[in-house]
Amino acid sequence: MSDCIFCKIVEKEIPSTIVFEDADVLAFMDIGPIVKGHALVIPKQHHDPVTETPDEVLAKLFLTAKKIAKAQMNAFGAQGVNIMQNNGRAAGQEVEHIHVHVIPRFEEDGHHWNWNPK
Ligand code: DGP
Repeated sequence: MSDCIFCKIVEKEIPSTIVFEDADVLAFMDIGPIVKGHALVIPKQHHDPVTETPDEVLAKLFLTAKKIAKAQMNAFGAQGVNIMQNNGRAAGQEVEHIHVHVIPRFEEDGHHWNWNPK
């Protein structure tokens, strides 16, 4: 989509710090990290929201998020990882190109945010 910021990142029209790329997906650093190391995983093809995204694309996104989470834990010593995906403005979605947040967490990261519906 021509006006989609993440499509422009895929096309390298907008610079980003890429941490993983293959034929289907791109992972890059979030411009406004919640915690240092906060990465995003997107499909190269434009899809949105999760309910309209093909199963195989969702599977690839999650498997790539797993790869990034492993790197955050093994290479950078993260003690935990939040893997999140927002859909719709009511849920806090800003960019309408499906993306998965992969957020490394540290016991003392100073970010006392926890999502727990209970
Ligand atoms: P969400 O609220 O789930 O739609 O998250 C969108 C994320 O995208 C947000 O954490 C900030 C990030 N973001 C927005 N624009 C850019 C950009 O131009 N470059 C990068 N690297 N990240 C962006």
